[in-house]
Amino acid sequence: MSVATKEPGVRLALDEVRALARRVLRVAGLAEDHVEAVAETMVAGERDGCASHGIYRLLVAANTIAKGKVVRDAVPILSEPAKALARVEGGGSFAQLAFDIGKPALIAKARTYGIAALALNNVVHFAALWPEVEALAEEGLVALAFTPSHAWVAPAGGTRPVFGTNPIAFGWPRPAPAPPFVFDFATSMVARGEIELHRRAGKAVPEDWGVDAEGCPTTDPAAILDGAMRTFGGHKGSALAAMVELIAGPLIGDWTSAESIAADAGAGASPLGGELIVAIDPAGFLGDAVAGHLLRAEALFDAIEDQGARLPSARRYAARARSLAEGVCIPDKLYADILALEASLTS
Ligand code: NDP
Ligand code: PYC
Repeated sequence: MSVATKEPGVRLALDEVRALARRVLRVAGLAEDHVEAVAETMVAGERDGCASHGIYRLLVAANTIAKGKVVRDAVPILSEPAKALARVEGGGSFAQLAFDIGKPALIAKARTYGIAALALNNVVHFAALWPEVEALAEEGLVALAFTPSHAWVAPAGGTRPVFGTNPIAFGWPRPAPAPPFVFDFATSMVARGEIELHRRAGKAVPEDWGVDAEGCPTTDPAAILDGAMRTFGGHKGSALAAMVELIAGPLIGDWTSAESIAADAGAGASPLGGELIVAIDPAGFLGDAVAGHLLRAEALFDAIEDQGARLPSARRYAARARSLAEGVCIPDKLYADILALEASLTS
Protein backbone atom coordinates (compact mmCIF):
# COMPACT_ATOMS: atom_id res chain seq x y z
CA MET A 1 0.00 0.00 0.00
CA SER A 2 3.03 2.25 0.22
CA VAL A 3 2.99 5.29 -2.03
CA ALA A 4 6.53 6.42 -1.40
CA THR A 5 8.39 3.58 -3.12
CA LYS A 6 7.03 4.56 -6.55
CA GLU A 7 8.47 8.09 -6.34
CA PRO A 8 11.87 9.09 -7.76
CA GLY A 9 14.45 8.76 -5.06
CA VAL A 10 17.98 8.57 -3.74
CA ARG A 11 19.58 5.15 -3.31
CA LEU A 12 21.36 4.64 0.01
CA ALA A 13 23.13 1.68 1.57
CA LEU A 14 21.65 0.63 4.91
CA ASP A 15 24.74 1.89 6.72
CA GLU A 16 24.14 5.31 5.15
CA VAL A 17 20.52 5.24 6.32
CA ARG A 18 21.72 4.29 9.80
CA ALA A 19 24.32 7.08 9.83
CA LEU A 20 21.73 9.61 8.65
CA ALA A 21 19.21 8.54 11.29
CA ARG A 22 21.81 8.67 14.07
CA ARG A 23 23.06 12.11 12.95
CA VAL A 24 19.57 13.62 12.92
CA LEU A 25 18.54 12.07 16.24
CA ARG A 26 21.79 13.29 17.83
CA VAL A 27 21.41 16.87 16.66
CA ALA A 28 17.78 16.72 17.77
CA GLY A 29 19.19 16.23 21.27
CA LEU A 30 18.48 12.57 22.00
CA ALA A 31 20.84 10.79 24.43
CA GLU A 32 23.23 8.34 22.75
CA ASP A 33 21.70 5.07 24.03
CA HIS A 34 18.29 6.20 22.74
CA VAL A 35 19.85 7.37 19.45
CA GLU A 36 21.12 3.86 18.73
CA ALA A 37 17.91 2.06 19.70
CA VAL A 38 15.61 4.49 17.86
CA ALA A 39 17.78 4.60 14.72
CA GLU A 40 17.79 0.78 14.49
CA THR A 41 14.00 0.60 14.42
CA MET A 42 13.86 3.18 11.60
CA VAL A 43 16.57 1.37 9.63
CA ALA A 44 14.66 -1.91 10.07
CA GLY A 45 11.45 -0.30 8.77
CA GLU A 46 13.18 1.17 5.72
CA ARG A 47 15.10 -2.07 5.07
CA ASP A 48 11.89 -4.12 5.13
CA GLY A 49 9.97 -1.80 2.81
CA CYS A 50 7.71 -0.40 5.54
CA ALA A 51 7.84 3.20 4.34
CA SER A 52 5.31 4.51 6.87
CA HIS A 53 7.56 3.33 9.74
CA GLY A 54 10.98 3.74 8.18
CA ILE A 55 13.20 6.78 7.84
CA TYR A 56 10.10 8.98 7.44
CA ARG A 57 9.76 8.59 11.22
CA LEU A 58 12.80 10.86 11.64
CA LEU A 59 10.49 13.80 10.86
CA VAL A 60 7.95 12.47 13.35
CA ALA A 61 10.48 11.79 16.12
CA ALA A 62 12.21 15.16 15.64
CA ASN A 63 8.84 16.92 15.89
CA THR A 64 8.04 15.01 19.08
CA ILE A 65 11.41 16.01 20.55
CA ALA A 66 11.02 19.64 19.44
CA LYS A 67 7.58 19.83 21.06
CA GLY A 68 9.07 18.70 24.37
CA LYS A 69 6.89 15.57 24.34
CA VAL A 70 9.65 13.02 24.91
CA VAL A 71 12.27 12.84 27.66
CA ARG A 72 15.48 12.81 25.65
CA ASP A 73 17.76 11.19 28.22
CA ALA A 74 15.38 9.11 30.38
CA VAL A 75 16.85 5.98 31.96
CA PRO A 76 14.27 3.16 31.64
CA ILE A 77 13.86 1.19 34.89
CA LEU A 78 13.21 -2.58 34.90
CA SER A 79 11.10 -4.14 37.71
CA GLU A 80 9.30 -7.42 38.48
CA PRO A 81 5.66 -6.87 39.56
CA ALA A 82 5.17 -10.69 39.78
CA LYS A 83 7.23 -13.78 38.98
CA ALA A 84 6.09 -14.05 35.37
CA LEU A 85 5.75 -10.31 34.78
CA ALA A 86 8.33 -7.69 33.93
CA ARG A 87 7.79 -3.98 33.67
CA VAL A 88 9.95 -1.22 32.25
CA GLU A 89 9.11 2.31 33.33
CA GLY A 90 10.23 4.33 30.35
CA GLY A 91 10.25 7.71 32.05
CA GLY A 92 8.69 9.37 29.01
CA SER A 93 11.40 8.17 26.60
CA PHE A 94 10.92 6.56 23.20
CA ALA A 95 9.88 2.90 23.53
CA GLN A 96 12.86 1.27 21.79
CA LEU A 97 15.44 1.33 24.59
CA ALA A 98 12.77 0.32 27.12
CA PHE A 99 12.04 -2.79 25.03
CA ASP A 100 15.75 -3.58 24.68
CA ILE A 101 16.08 -3.41 28.47
CA GLY A 102 12.97 -5.53 29.15
CA LYS A 103 13.53 -8.18 26.47
CA PRO A 104 16.09 -10.37 28.30
CA ALA A 105 13.87 -10.50 31.41
CA LEU A 106 10.82 -11.39 29.30
CA ILE A 107 12.68 -14.20 27.55
CA ALA A 108 14.06 -15.61 30.81
CA LYS A 109 10.63 -15.53 32.49
CA ALA A 110 8.88 -17.15 29.52
CA ARG A 111 11.45 -19.97 29.57
CA THR A 112 11.04 -20.40 33.34
CA TYR A 113 7.25 -20.16 33.62
CA GLY A 114 6.08 -21.10 30.12
CA ILE A 115 4.35 -17.75 29.67
CA ALA A 116 5.37 -14.24 30.67
CA ALA A 117 4.43 -10.66 29.92
CA LEU A 118 6.33 -7.41 29.69
CA ALA A 119 4.68 -4.03 30.20
CA LEU A 120 6.37 -0.94 28.85
CA ASN A 121 4.98 2.07 30.66
CA ASN A 122 5.21 5.78 29.99
CA VAL A 123 6.86 5.41 26.58
CA VAL A 124 6.48 7.43 23.38
CA HIS A 125 5.56 5.09 20.52
CA PHE A 126 6.04 5.87 16.82
CA ALA A 127 7.17 2.48 15.52
CA ALA A 128 6.02 -0.80 14.03
CA LEU A 129 5.68 -3.76 16.41
CA TRP A 130 7.03 -6.53 14.16
CA PRO A 131 10.70 -6.01 15.14
CA GLU A 132 9.80 -6.94 18.70
CA VAL A 133 7.74 -10.07 18.02
CA GLU A 134 10.19 -11.19 15.34
CA ALA A 135 13.09 -10.87 17.82
CA LEU A 136 11.19 -12.99 20.36
CA ALA A 137 10.21 -15.61 17.77
CA GLU A 138 13.89 -15.84 16.80
CA GLU A 139 14.45 -16.90 20.41
CA GLY A 140 12.01 -19.78 19.90
CA LEU A 141 9.07 -18.04 21.61
CA VAL A 142 5.53 -17.30 20.44
CA ALA A 143 4.95 -13.58 20.90
CA LEU A 144 2.11 -11.06 20.89
CA ALA A 145 2.40 -7.28 21.16
CA PHE A 146 -0.17 -4.51 21.51
CA THR A 147 -0.09 -0.74 21.95
CA PRO A 148 -2.70 2.02 21.87
CA SER A 149 -1.80 5.31 20.18
CA HIS A 150 -3.75 8.61 19.90
CA ALA A 151 -7.56 8.64 19.54
CA TRP A 152 -7.82 8.98 15.78
CA VAL A 153 -10.18 6.11 14.92
CA ALA A 154 -13.98 5.98 15.18
CA PRO A 155 -15.71 2.86 16.52
CA ALA A 156 -17.80 0.90 14.00
CA GLY A 157 -21.14 2.69 13.76
CA GLY A 158 -19.68 6.02 14.94
CA THR A 159 -17.83 8.93 13.38
CA ARG A 160 -15.88 10.41 16.30
CA PRO A 161 -12.37 9.24 17.24
CA VAL A 162 -12.14 7.00 20.31
CA PHE A 163 -9.49 4.41 19.51
CA GLY A 164 -5.89 4.65 18.46
CA THR A 165 -4.67 2.85 15.36
CA ASN A 166 -3.85 0.14 17.93
CA PRO A 167 -1.62 -2.46 16.22
CA ILE A 168 -1.58 -6.17 17.02
CA ALA A 169 1.55 -8.17 16.22
CA PHE A 170 2.15 -11.92 16.38
CA GLY A 171 5.32 -13.95 15.98
CA TRP A 172 5.71 -17.74 15.64
CA PRO A 173 9.10 -19.52 15.56
CA ARG A 174 9.82 -21.76 12.56
CA PRO A 175 12.54 -24.34 12.00
CA ALA A 176 15.62 -22.92 10.23
CA PRO A 177 16.09 -21.71 7.58
CA ALA A 178 12.54 -20.30 7.59
CA PRO A 179 12.24 -16.86 9.19
CA PRO A 180 9.52 -16.50 11.87
CA PHE A 181 5.87 -16.29 10.85
CA VAL A 182 4.99 -12.69 11.75
CA PHE A 183 2.06 -10.44 11.18
CA ASP A 184 1.64 -6.90 12.43
CA PHE A 185 -1.22 -4.62 11.52
CA ALA A 186 -3.14 -1.64 12.76
CA THR A 187 -6.75 -2.27 13.79
CA SER A 188 -7.63 0.77 11.68
CA MET A 189 -8.01 0.26 7.91
CA VAL A 190 -4.36 1.32 7.59
CA ALA A 191 -1.74 2.85 9.81
CA ARG A 192 -2.05 6.61 10.16
CA GLY A 193 1.47 6.91 8.78
CA GLU A 194 0.17 5.53 5.47
CA ILE A 195 -2.44 8.30 5.26
CA GLU A 196 0.26 10.86 6.11
CA LEU A 197 2.40 9.51 3.24
CA HIS A 198 -0.55 9.86 0.84
CA ARG A 199 -1.03 13.45 2.00
CA ARG A 200 2.66 14.21 1.44
CA ALA A 201 2.47 12.67 -2.05
CA GLY A 202 -0.78 14.54 -2.89
CA LYS A 203 -2.61 11.25 -3.51
CA ALA A 204 -6.23 10.38 -2.78
CA VAL A 205 -6.99 7.43 -0.48
CA PRO A 206 -9.76 4.82 -0.78
CA GLU A 207 -13.12 6.03 0.52
CA ASP A 208 -13.34 3.40 3.25
CA TRP A 209 -10.23 4.63 5.11
CA GLY A 210 -12.03 7.36 7.03
CA VAL A 211 -14.42 10.27 7.29
CA ASP A 212 -13.98 14.04 7.44
CA ALA A 213 -14.66 16.19 10.52
CA GLU A 214 -18.38 16.22 9.63
CA GLY A 215 -18.46 12.42 9.55
CA CYS A 216 -18.78 12.22 5.74
CA PRO A 217 -16.78 9.70 3.65
CA THR A 218 -13.84 11.30 1.83
CA THR A 219 -10.82 10.35 -0.26
CA ASP A 220 -8.85 13.40 0.91
CA PRO A 221 -6.10 12.21 3.31
CA ALA A 222 -5.88 15.63 5.02
CA ALA A 223 -9.63 15.59 5.69
CA ILE A 224 -9.37 12.14 7.29
CA LEU A 225 -6.41 13.25 9.41
CA ASP A 226 -8.68 16.08 10.67
CA GLY A 227 -11.70 13.78 10.95
CA ALA A 228 -11.68 10.11 11.92
CA MET A 229 -10.12 6.92 10.56
CA ARG A 230 -12.14 3.70 10.28
CA THR A 231 -11.41 0.35 11.88
CA PHE A 232 -10.75 -2.61 9.55
CA GLY A 233 -13.40 -5.31 9.38
CA GLY A 234 -16.22 -3.17 10.80
CA HIS A 235 -17.36 -4.27 14.26
CA LYS A 236 -14.63 -6.96 14.44
CA GLY A 237 -11.74 -4.51 14.08
CA SER A 238 -13.59 -2.16 16.40
CA ALA A 239 -13.73 -4.81 19.16
CA LEU A 240 -10.05 -5.65 18.65
CA ALA A 241 -9.17 -1.95 18.87
CA ALA A 242 -11.09 -1.78 22.17
CA MET A 243 -9.22 -4.86 23.42
CA VAL A 244 -5.88 -3.20 22.68
CA GLU A 245 -6.99 -0.06 24.55
CA LEU A 246 -7.86 -2.23 27.57
CA ILE A 247 -4.93 -4.65 27.75
CA ALA A 248 -2.22 -2.14 26.91
CA GLY A 249 -3.92 0.70 28.80
CA PRO A 250 -5.81 0.20 32.08
CA LEU A 251 -4.57 -3.42 32.53
CA ILE A 252 -0.97 -2.22 32.79
CA GLY A 253 -1.82 1.07 34.51
CA ASP A 254 -1.27 3.18 31.44
CA TRP A 255 -3.13 5.61 29.18
CA THR A 256 -5.85 5.01 26.65
CA SER A 257 -5.54 6.65 23.25
CA ALA A 258 -8.05 9.30 24.31
CA GLU A 259 -5.92 10.16 27.33
CA SER A 260 -2.79 10.24 25.19
CA ILE A 261 -4.23 12.69 22.65
CA ALA A 262 -5.67 14.86 25.41
CA ALA A 263 -2.21 15.14 26.97
CA ASP A 264 -0.76 15.98 23.54
CA ALA A 265 -2.94 19.11 23.57
CA GLY A 266 -2.64 19.69 19.84
CA ALA A 267 1.17 19.45 19.70
CA GLY A 268 1.01 16.71 17.05
CA ALA A 269 3.62 14.60 18.85
CA SER A 270 3.72 10.77 18.86
CA PRO A 271 1.51 8.91 21.34
CA LEU A 272 2.59 8.45 24.96
CA GLY A 273 1.41 5.40 26.90
CA GLY A 274 2.02 1.70 27.34
CA GLU A 275 2.74 -1.47 25.40
CA LEU A 276 2.00 -5.07 26.40
CA ILE A 277 4.18 -7.89 25.08
CA VAL A 278 3.34 -11.52 25.85
CA ALA A 279 5.80 -14.38 25.26
CA ILE A 280 4.98 -18.11 25.36
CA ASP A 281 7.57 -20.87 25.37
CA PRO A 282 6.19 -23.79 23.30
CA ALA A 283 8.15 -26.16 25.55
CA GLY A 284 5.91 -25.14 28.45
CA PHE A 285 3.03 -27.20 27.04
CA LEU A 286 5.00 -29.56 24.83
CA GLY A 287 8.26 -30.41 26.60
CA ASP A 288 10.43 -32.60 24.37
CA ALA A 289 7.66 -32.82 21.77
CA VAL A 290 8.16 -29.20 20.61
CA ALA A 291 9.93 -30.02 17.35
CA GLY A 292 7.22 -32.44 16.20
CA HIS A 293 4.42 -30.00 16.88
CA LEU A 294 6.25 -27.11 15.22
CA LEU A 295 6.51 -29.32 12.13
CA ARG A 296 2.70 -29.68 12.16
CA ALA A 297 2.56 -25.87 12.06
CA GLU A 298 4.73 -26.01 8.93
CA ALA A 299 1.97 -28.04 7.23
CA LEU A 300 -0.37 -25.12 7.85
CA PHE A 301 2.06 -22.66 6.24
CA ASP A 302 2.55 -25.05 3.30
CA ALA A 303 -1.22 -25.27 2.80
CA ILE A 304 -1.35 -21.47 2.56
CA GLU A 305 1.56 -21.11 0.16
CA ASP A 306 0.77 -24.19 -1.96
CA GLN A 307 -2.34 -22.49 -3.32
CA GLY A 308 -0.47 -19.29 -4.30
CA ALA A 309 -1.40 -17.28 -1.22
CA ARG A 310 1.44 -15.64 0.64
CA LEU A 311 2.37 -15.57 4.29
CA PRO A 312 2.32 -12.23 6.10
CA SER A 313 5.88 -10.88 6.25
CA ALA A 314 6.86 -12.65 3.00
CA ARG A 315 6.88 -9.27 1.24
CA ARG A 316 8.87 -7.81 4.12
CA TYR A 317 11.48 -10.56 4.12
CA ALA A 318 11.85 -10.24 0.34
CA ALA A 319 12.30 -6.47 0.71
CA ARG A 320 14.90 -7.14 3.40
CA ALA A 321 16.90 -9.42 1.12
CA ARG A 322 16.78 -6.80 -1.66
CA SER A 323 17.75 -3.95 0.67
CA LEU A 324 20.67 -5.87 2.11
CA ALA A 325 21.97 -6.44 -1.43
CA GLU A 326 21.05 -3.17 -3.13
CA GLY A 327 20.32 -0.60 -0.44
CA VAL A 328 17.06 1.33 -0.32
CA CYS A 329 15.48 4.12 -2.34
CA ILE A 330 14.43 7.17 -0.30
CA PRO A 331 11.92 9.40 -2.10
CA ASP A 332 13.56 12.68 -3.20
CA LYS A 333 11.17 14.88 -1.24
CA LEU A 334 11.57 12.87 1.95
CA TYR A 335 15.36 12.88 1.62
CA ALA A 336 15.36 16.65 1.05
CA ASP A 337 13.07 17.19 4.05
CA ILE A 338 15.36 15.09 6.28
CA LEU A 339 18.48 16.98 5.14
CA ALA A 340 16.69 20.30 5.67
CA LEU A 341 15.69 19.15 9.15
CA GLU A 342 19.26 18.17 9.93
CA ALA A 343 20.53 21.55 8.69
CA SER A 344 17.95 23.44 10.73
CA LEU A 345 18.87 21.51 13.87
CA THR A 346 22.60 22.00 13.28
CA SER A 347 22.52 25.77 12.64
P1 NDP B 1 -0.47 -3.47 6.42
O1 NDP B 1 -1.90 -3.49 6.10
O2 NDP B 1 0.46 -2.86 5.45
O3 NDP B 1 0.12 -4.96 6.68
C1 NDP B 1 -0.22 -5.65 7.78
C2 NDP B 1 0.27 -7.08 7.84
O4 NDP B 1 -0.43 -7.85 6.86
C3 NDP B 1 1.73 -7.30 7.57
O5 NDP B 1 2.20 -8.33 8.43
C4 NDP B 1 1.74 -7.69 6.11
O6 NDP B 1 2.87 -8.46 5.73
C5 NDP B 1 0.50 -8.52 6.02
N1 NDP B 1 -0.06 -8.55 4.68
C6 NDP B 1 -0.34 -7.50 3.88
N2 NDP B 1 -0.85 -7.94 2.71
C7 NDP B 1 -0.88 -9.29 2.77
C8 NDP B 1 -1.29 -10.32 1.87
N3 NDP B 1 -1.79 -10.03 0.67
N4 NDP B 1 -1.18 -11.59 2.27
C9 NDP B 1 -0.69 -11.90 3.50
N5 NDP B 1 -0.28 -10.98 4.38
C10 NDP B 1 -0.38 -9.68 4.03
O7 NDP B 1 -0.25 -2.79 7.87
P2 NDP B 1 -0.92 -1.55 8.60
O8 NDP B 1 -1.03 -0.38 7.71
O9 NDP B 1 -2.14 -1.99 9.28
O10 NDP B 1 0.25 -1.29 9.70
C11 NDP B 1 1.56 -0.95 9.27
C12 NDP B 1 2.47 -0.82 10.45
O11 NDP B 1 2.09 0.27 11.25
C13 NDP B 1 2.52 -2.03 11.39
O12 NDP B 1 3.85 -2.49 11.40
C14 NDP B 1 2.13 -1.48 12.75
O13 NDP B 1 2.84 -1.98 13.86
C15 NDP B 1 2.43 -0.01 12.59
N6 NDP B 1 1.60 0.77 13.49
C16 NDP B 1 2.14 1.21 14.66
C17 NDP B 1 1.34 1.91 15.55
C18 NDP B 1 1.84 2.35 16.88
O14 NDP B 1 1.07 2.90 17.64
N7 NDP B 1 3.09 2.16 17.22
C19 NDP B 1 -0.05 2.21 15.25
C20 NDP B 1 -0.50 1.65 14.01
C21 NDP B 1 0.30 0.96 13.16
P3 NDP B 1 4.01 -7.74 4.82
O15 NDP B 1 4.68 -6.74 5.73
O16 NDP B 1 4.92 -8.85 4.38
O17 NDP B 1 3.31 -7.09 3.67
O1 PYC C 1 0.94 4.86 11.82
O2 PYC C 1 -0.87 4.79 13.06
C1 PYC C 1 0.36 4.91 12.92
C2 PYC C 1 1.20 5.09 14.12
C3 PYC C 1 0.83 5.55 15.33
C4 PYC C 1 1.95 5.53 16.12
C5 PYC C 1 2.94 5.03 15.38
N1 PYC C 1 2.47 4.76 14.15
